[in-house]
Amino acid sequence: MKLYYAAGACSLSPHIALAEAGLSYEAIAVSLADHTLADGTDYYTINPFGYVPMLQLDDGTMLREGPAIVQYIADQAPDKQLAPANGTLARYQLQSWLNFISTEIHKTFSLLFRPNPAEVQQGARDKLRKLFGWLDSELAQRDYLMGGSFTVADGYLFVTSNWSVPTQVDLSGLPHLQAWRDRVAARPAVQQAMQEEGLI
Ligand SMILES: N[C@@H](CCC(=O)N[C@@H](CS)C(=O)NCC(=O)O)C(=O)O
Repeated sequence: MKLYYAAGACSLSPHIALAEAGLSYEAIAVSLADHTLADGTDYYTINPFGYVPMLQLDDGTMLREGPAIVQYIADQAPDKQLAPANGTLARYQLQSWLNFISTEIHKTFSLLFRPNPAEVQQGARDKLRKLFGWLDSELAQRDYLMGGSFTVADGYLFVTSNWSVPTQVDLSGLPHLQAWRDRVAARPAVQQAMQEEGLI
């Protein structure tokens, strides 16, 4: 499989999932500044929307959209239990988390990566602080979002919470969230993916 990624972007979530799954993959860097690959290929010829992540399967099939990609990866390595089995209520709960992270957290951070008016940016920061405050109370009750073990939802939330640093979203005074972040960051697969993206 080939994963098209940009360092530290939401594509780090499927990158972590691939490393956690122990699958073989090639990570291909995309410059989001000009939407090209290192060899000069126009990335729009690979993904017409120009965004990462994009997963190319070994038969050439292209799979787009982070929440779908991470579930596909999890299902290739069921023994790793990165997602509950399809058809179970727990699987819908995982999808609920992935959708929440995508539409409420990821896309609110997106407002802070663009030159939006100050009041829009402040509104985004306030909303994110509130959401992370709620997540802190959720994570007081368990080690990972879905319970006692890591799933692809943790990988995705971890990546988006990393963005609090460059966007100056205040995550101070949220000890359970911080403990969870430390727990996820310490995982060897997370370290591997971050190293491969040159982040550590
Ligand atoms: N709907 C897509 C959105 C992915 C997305 O927002 N990617 C960002 C990086 S986190 C990106 O590539 N932005 C650059 C661009 O759109 O040109 C998904 O969930 O996979």
